[in-house]
Amino acid sequence: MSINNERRRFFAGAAAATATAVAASAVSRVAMAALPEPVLQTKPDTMAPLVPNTGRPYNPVVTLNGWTLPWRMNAGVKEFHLVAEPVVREMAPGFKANMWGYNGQSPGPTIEVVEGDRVRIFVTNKLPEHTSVHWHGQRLPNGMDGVSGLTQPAIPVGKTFVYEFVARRPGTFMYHPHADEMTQMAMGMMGFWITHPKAKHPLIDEVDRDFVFLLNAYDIDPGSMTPKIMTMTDFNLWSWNSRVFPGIDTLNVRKGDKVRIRMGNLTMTNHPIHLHGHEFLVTGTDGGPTPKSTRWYEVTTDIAVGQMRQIEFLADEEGDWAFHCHKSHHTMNAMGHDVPTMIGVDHRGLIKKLQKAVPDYMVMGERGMADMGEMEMEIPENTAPMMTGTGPYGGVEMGGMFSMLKVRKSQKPGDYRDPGWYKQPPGTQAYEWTGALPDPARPRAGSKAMPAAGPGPVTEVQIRKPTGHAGH
Ligand SMILES: [Cu+2]
Repeated sequence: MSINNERRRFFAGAAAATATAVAASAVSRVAMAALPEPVLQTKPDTMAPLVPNTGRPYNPVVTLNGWTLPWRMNAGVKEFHLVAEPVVREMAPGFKANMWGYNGQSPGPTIEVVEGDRVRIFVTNKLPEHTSVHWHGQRLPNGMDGVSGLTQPAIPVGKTFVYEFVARRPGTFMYHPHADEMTQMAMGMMGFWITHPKAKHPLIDEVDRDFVFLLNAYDIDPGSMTPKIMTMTDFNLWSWNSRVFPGIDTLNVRKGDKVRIRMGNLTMTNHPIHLHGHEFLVTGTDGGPTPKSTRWYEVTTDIAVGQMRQIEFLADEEGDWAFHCHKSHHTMNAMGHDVPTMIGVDHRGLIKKLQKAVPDYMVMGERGMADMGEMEMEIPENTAPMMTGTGPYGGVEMGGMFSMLKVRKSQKPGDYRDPGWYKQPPGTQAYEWTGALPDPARPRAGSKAMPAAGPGPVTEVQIRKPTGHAGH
């Protein structure tokens, strides 16, 4: 069915409803009859992969703290319905944010299709301002590219637009508005898109687990709920799929699984993403699968703004392996950054006096910042815990862009549940040395390797003046 037919049917339905002037509920039901019913999600949990029951088969992905948007087949076309709308996103237990997103969540649901699929996406705008959707990375007709003003008029408030194109190349993509981007992306409007290959692809391996998530960032003052959209660099919440550690689910796999993780960066800075315990290959970028000759093993891959990276590895080491952004400030949650470094400063006797004058005065880290994790302090309601993630052996002292890859022999194929903490085999954990400590061997002063300090040997310097000047 062509877009025009669809539109005609839609308008015919709406006109009929208006003509009969029935109750509001009936009007909307008739008016919406041509559209797939929007599916909403209210929970921030990682949903089980959506195994396709129509269309061509593929191995579905798992969206970290997210979900995949169901579709309906309509005369061979995959139809999706995105609703752009204000949402409340739980970023971590006890901390919620007012955001904008799609179908009840930020980020929006992941869209999964197969190479060659004809896709029709209805986008209903329930935001307080106009919007559009850009299908980042896709080959498509120019008029479907979603750049408001350039390739289409923006979708006005309350209206529904239809995008339709064939998913031409397999790969990892994103979607986001191309209308008042600064506001709409700072508010959380974005989503993931996967186009699976239609057949065995020489550069796309089959994997046992395929995880996806977006890197995003927000600036939300402690105690408030709404991101500050004017912030350009000084964000205080570095998140994966609008979640911060300890709110980010773990990536749970079976030992021996071949694992793919796809990430897209829609923040304002780059993120070197680091995996412990394994080496991975970057098997794909925004432009598609990477040629095999360009792949080498790494443990950290930098993802620049607007980029996507897919990494693959064999999960063959059991354990709970940290997986995080390597910018240390991106593994912290909301805090002021205009805090002086206090390491080595003795505050004893000073705090009580200061707190009389400034009741909220808090001493930050005389011994480093690790104290902050355990400090019982009055924080405003609805504030992300700064670095309180706790592991089996104490505080992990991380926040933000941090999670874990959990590799277990006992994890059943297709089971994505958290297996709990890893029990290390006896004798395989770092331990306290309780024996005698020998004196440290320091180089002796005056030895050859380290000459004694003090005046050096006297050196005689002779200066010869230029000759040839009579009388001097
Ligand atoms: Cu980062």
